[in-house]
Amino acid sequence: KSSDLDSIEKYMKDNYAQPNPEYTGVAKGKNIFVIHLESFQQYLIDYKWDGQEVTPNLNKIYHEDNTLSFDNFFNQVGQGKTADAELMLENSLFGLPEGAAMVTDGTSNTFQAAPAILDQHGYTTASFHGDVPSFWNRDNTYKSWGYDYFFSSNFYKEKKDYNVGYGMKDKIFLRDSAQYIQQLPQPFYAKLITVTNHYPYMLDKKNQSITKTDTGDSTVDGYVQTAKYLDEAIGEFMDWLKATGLDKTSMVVFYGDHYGISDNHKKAMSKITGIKNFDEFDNAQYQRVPFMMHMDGLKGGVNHTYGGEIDVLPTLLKMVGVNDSNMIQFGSDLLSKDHSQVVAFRNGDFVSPKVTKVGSNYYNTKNGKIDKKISAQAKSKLSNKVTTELSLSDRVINGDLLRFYHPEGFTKVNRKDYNYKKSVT
Ligand code: GP9
Ligand code: MN
Repeated sequence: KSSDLDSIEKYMKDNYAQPNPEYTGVAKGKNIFVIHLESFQQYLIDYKWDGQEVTPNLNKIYHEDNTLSFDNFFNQVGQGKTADAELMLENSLFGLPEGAAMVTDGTSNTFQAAPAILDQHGYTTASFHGDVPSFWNRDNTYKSWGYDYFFSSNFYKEKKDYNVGYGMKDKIFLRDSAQYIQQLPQPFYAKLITVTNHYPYMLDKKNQSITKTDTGDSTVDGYVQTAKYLDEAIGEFMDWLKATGLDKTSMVVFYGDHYGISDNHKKAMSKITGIKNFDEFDNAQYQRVPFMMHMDGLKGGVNHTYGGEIDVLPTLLKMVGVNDSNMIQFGSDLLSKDHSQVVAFRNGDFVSPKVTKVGSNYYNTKNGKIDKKISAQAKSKLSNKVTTELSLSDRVINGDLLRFYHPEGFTKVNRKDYNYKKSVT
């Protein structure tokens, strides 16, 4: 056992957030769907273009009484983009400062990930994605994470016209996933990774149901079109859940993995948002992505707590009634009164309810102005907290430290137990 692990265990003890009794176990025994909304930014929620809502189905879910929605939830990805989001959501470990941990360490490292944890609490676990299995090294990493099944493009019928960009079109992907979902022993944990709303936002004519925006920036203007298509796919999927009765026995979790429009397009973002000089502060604020949990009987509403992708696992596990107090997690339960609202970005910048740091600038989060009152001491306290958690998380991955960590009640994953080789016959 390494001494590095000792300091990490101490950090976990010092930062553990006590569960919120109001939500503990509310989703116990339910199926869980995690729906990955590719490149989907929070501002699309309730956004109108061309005289209509761009995402009416997601808007409806966002506002429903039985949806717990977050409006200050941030993506925290680095170069690994989707892979970093997956890593954070299912391990509560940060992506690495460079590259994608799923690629560099996914095959070799020991993990204590959501699929393995839930599997050991009676769940069947499956990931669905309409791209080749090797992308982001998913086919290897998912074994380390303990996924029972990985339904990649090998499992779907290929037809001319079914694909666009990185994989299957979302409507076809979700429709054709149904046959596999229905065969999963319940309760199950099913992650569905959409992909059509991905740069460069291409879509065939017959699926376009809204005009492009008119910023004149060709990398931006198709975004509403593919976002609307994704939203329609979600609408159809929710109808299917209803038709099968799965809506009554499942919790559906939605999240956006990262921005769709990078900070190279500030002029276009200015036009889209109406913010005059869309600057680095605005860019940080626009890293907000959706996070919503939707379930029959759930006490919902829009929650304003600041948090991010790193916080999903500790939040979700408590709702499912899994005691995770002895796990190594760098996030904290969004519903706990002890939750830390300083949201780290991978480069050491951060957003919090009061202060936003971008590079060497500290802004007042409320008005976007440089915060002149904040003391040097307060600055370094916040910034040290962020760099400490990032570097401790990096040590876990770079040193493969979880191989030395044996939390009670958790059995180490044996990669040999898994194979995703089947294909459609
Ligand atoms: C491809 C997809 C894209 O399989 O998940 O990943 P991204 O480019 O968004 O990181
Ligand atoms: Mn992505």
